Amino acid sequence: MKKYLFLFVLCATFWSAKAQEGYQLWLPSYNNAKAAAKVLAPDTSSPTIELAIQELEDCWRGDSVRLVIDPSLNLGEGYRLTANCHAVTISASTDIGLLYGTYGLLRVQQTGMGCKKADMHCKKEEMHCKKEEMDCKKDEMHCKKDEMHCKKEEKGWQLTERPAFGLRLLNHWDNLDLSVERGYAGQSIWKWEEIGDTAMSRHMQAVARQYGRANASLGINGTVLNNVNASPKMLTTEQLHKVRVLADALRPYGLRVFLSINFATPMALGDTPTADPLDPAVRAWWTAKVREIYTMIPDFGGFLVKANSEGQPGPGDYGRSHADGANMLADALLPYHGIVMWRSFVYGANHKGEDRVKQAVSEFKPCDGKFHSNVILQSKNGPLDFQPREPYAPIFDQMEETPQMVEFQITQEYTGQSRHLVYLAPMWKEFFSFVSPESLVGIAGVANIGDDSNWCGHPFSQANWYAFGRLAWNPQLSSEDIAKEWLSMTFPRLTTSCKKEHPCAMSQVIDMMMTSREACVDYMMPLGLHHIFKFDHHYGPEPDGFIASYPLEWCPVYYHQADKKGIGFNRTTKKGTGATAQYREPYADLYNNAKTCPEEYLLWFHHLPWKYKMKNGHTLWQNLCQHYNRGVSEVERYQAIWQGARPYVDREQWKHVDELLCEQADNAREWRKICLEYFQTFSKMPITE
Ligand code: GCW
Repeated sequence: MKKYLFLFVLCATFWSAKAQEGYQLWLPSYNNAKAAAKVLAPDTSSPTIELAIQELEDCWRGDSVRLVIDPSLNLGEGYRLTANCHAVTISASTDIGLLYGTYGLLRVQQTGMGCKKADMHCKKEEMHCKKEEMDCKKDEMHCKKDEMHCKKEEKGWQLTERPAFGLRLLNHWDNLDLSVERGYAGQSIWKWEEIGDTAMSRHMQAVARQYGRANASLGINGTVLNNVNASPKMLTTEQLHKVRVLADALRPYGLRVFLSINFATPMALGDTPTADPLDPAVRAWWTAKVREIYTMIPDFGGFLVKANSEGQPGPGDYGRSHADGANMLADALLPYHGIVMWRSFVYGANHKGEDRVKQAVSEFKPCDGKFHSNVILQSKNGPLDFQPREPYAPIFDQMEETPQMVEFQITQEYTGQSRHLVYLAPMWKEFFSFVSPESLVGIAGVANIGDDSNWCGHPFSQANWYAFGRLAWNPQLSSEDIAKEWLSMTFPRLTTSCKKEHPCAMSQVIDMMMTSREACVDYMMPLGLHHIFKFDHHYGPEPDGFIASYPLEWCPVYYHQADKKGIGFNRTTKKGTGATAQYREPYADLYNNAKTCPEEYLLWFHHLPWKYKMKNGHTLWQNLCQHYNRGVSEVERYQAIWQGARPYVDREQWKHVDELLCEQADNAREWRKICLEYFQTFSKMPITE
C-alpha cells in the first residue's frame, strides 16, 4: 500500500497546488501540508548540497529521497534519478549535479510527467508479486528466483540527464543606474546601493535566492550582470566589491558571474592615456585588473565584449583587429581559466555601404584562427538583429577555427515587448534546425528579467526564460513539451481542464503558445520582411521610416525597398548584395533563387514584383494581405481561447493576460493597417480582407 501512497502523492500534487503569484515563477511551492520529507544526505556537505536538502525538505511530497555523490559516474553537471516504488535516489558526480537533479525530481512531481511510467512499473510489479506469492506456496526454488527478481526491480525507472552546452548564460543588459536596455519588466533587479562591501540588504538576499533557484531549476550556470553597452565604472574596486558579494550569493546555485566590459575602461578611468590593446601600459592595466577580480571572485567567469559596435570603443579605434583586442583580454584571463566572449554584432564602422547582414562575416572571417584559445565568438541567431524571423546567421558556417556561441534574445525587443504573448521556443528551435548545437560551445540569452513583481512583465514572458533554460540544457526538447511543462507548473489548475472538456483549455493554451510566434511574424513582417519598426523604441510599425541624418541601416525603407515595381531586398548574387553567397550549400543556392527560396525568407533575399506568383497561386500582394489577416485573426482567436481558460487561472493573472491580449489584438490590427496601406501606395492594388 505504501508504494501507492508514494505514487499517489507524486501524481496528485500538482492538482492541488494553489494559485500562484507571478513572483513564484514555475518553482515548486513549499510543502506546508505535511511533515518534511525524509532526506538521506550524502557524507559530504557544501552550500549547494545544503540547498538541495532544503529544497527537498520544503517541496518534495513523497517519501524518502537519497542523495548520492559518486564522481565515478562521470556525469559532470548532470544527474541520475532512480525511482522504485518506495523511494527515490538522486545521484550525481558533483554538488551542482545534485542540485540540478533535485530540481529535475521536483519537476517530475510538479508536472506529473514520469508518473505514468512509474505507475505502470508498479502495477506490473504488483501483479508479478501476486503471482509469485501463489507460486511460492508451490515450491522453494521459485522463491529464490523471486528474491533476485525483486532486487532487480528495486531499480525501478531511471532518468539520466547531462547538459548539452558547457556555457548556459543569461546576459543582462542592466545599467548601473538601474535602467535596463530593452527591458520591459521594470528596473534592474541588481540594486547596487543595497549591496555593500561585505553584505547585502535582506531584499537583495531574497532576490538573489529566488533568481538563483529559478536559474538552477533550469540548469543555467552563469550570468553576465551588466549591459554590453558597459559603463567603465563596472570595474572600479568599489563596484567589484559589490559584485563579489553578489557572486558569493549566487555561487551555491551554480551560477558563475561574468561582466560586460567597456573596452576603453583603463583610459576612461583615467589610468592610461590610451586603450590601444598593443600598448604595454594598457596590457599591464588589464592584467592587474583581472588579478584583482580573481582575488575577490576566484571562480569569476570572464568578460563579454561589445567592441567597435554602435559607438562602443574597441581595438579598431587604434587600427587593431578584433583578434588583437580579444587576445589582450584573453591573455590576462587565461591563468585563471577565464574566457572572453567577443560579440560579432558589428556593423557600420569599417564597411560603409555594405549590406548590414554581410558585415559580421566580412569583419570576422579574416580573424578566424587568430583568436587565442579562451576566446569565444558570440553571435546573434540571425545576421541582422533579433527580428521576429531571420534566416540563421551565416557566420555560424564561416568560422572554422573559432569556438562559437549563439545569443538569443529572451527579452522581446522586436516581438511585442512583454505586451504581446509570443512564445519564442519555436524560433530558437528553428535556429537549431540550421545550426547544430554540437557545433557550439555555449548559449546566451538576453534576459527579460526586471523588478516587476512577476519578474518578466507579461505572465507568459516567463515561459521564454523557462524555455531558454530548458533548451540550453537540452536543445532536443520540443517546444510543445516545454510549453506543457511550464503551463502545468505555472497554471497548475489548467491541467484539470482535460478531465472535463474536449478540446480542453490546457491544449488550447498550448496551441496558442505554439502558434504565437508565427502569428507575430504574420502581423508584423511576413514573408521575410524585416526591421520596419518605429525608430529607437522598436514598438509598432513605421514602414515609411527614413531619417536622412541616420545611418541608412537604421531606416525601414532600406529594408523593405518597396517601390512601384515590387518589394523586398535583393540579396542574391544577381544584381543583389550577394549575401546569399555567405551561406553553406545547399542554402546558398536555395536562397539565391526565388523559385527555391522558402517563402518565409522570400523578401529577405529577393525583390519581387507585386504580381509575382506565389506557391498558393495567388499574387505576392494577395499573399501579403493574407498573412497580415492571418496574424490578426490568430490573436483574436487567442482572446477566445483565453476566455475558455478563465475557470482554471487565478483571477488577477487571468485578467492581466486578458487585457494584454486585447492590446495585442489592437496592435496587430494597427500593424496590418499601417503596413498594407503604405505598401498599397506602391502596389496600387486593393487590400483584401
Ligand atoms: O538590438 C540592438 C538593440 C540595442 C542593443 C544592440 C546590441 C545593447 O536595439 O539596444 O544594445 O542590439 O545587441 O548590442
